[in-house]
Amino acid sequence: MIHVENKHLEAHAFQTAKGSNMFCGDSFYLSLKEDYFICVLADGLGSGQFAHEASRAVTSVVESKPKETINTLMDHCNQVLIRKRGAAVAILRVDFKKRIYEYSCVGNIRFFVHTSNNKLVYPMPVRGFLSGRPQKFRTHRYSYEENSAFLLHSDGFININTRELLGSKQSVWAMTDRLKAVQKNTNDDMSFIVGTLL
Ligand SMILES: [Mn+2]
Repeated sequence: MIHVENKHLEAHAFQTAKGSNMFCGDSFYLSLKEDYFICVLADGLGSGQFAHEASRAVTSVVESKPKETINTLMDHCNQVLIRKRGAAVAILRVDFKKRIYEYSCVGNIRFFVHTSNNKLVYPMPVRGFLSGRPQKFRTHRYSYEENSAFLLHSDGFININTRELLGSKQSVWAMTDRLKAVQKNTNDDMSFIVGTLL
């Protein structure tokens, strides 16, 4: 549904709604620039329109302030959820010049990076969800090597062999096709973002 590509990174984001819902309770936003990539995935509590509104509010924050630090963004995302449904929120930022990525997550969203020396990195989320209450965040920061692959997904995702998929050295389109073929879950909204760091 969204595909971005430049000489540093390629990524594809895809989602499906629970059952026959009109609204997907998950939202994502991706922005790829010359020197950075920022991406947010939010899973609004429950499903349907109000879950959608909560997760959209979160992605709008990141869209409007892409240069803020991840911690500040998480704070703003938390604030915007006051008097809305809560949401699980994950933010990823990649700095191509410094060759680092930073990641922060509160709630049930999973993130994996497979490095070229066959290591799988999966920073742990802070438990809970954002709802406007005071919240601690934990930003993980790693350097990366070229030819790494990553996967970010919400909890409606049907688990796969992540190490095998990300280590397969396949194109983003090929990985996307493989994931789409498996994701037949109708009990929850589902989103994934799969990509490569070049
Ligand atoms: Mn969910």
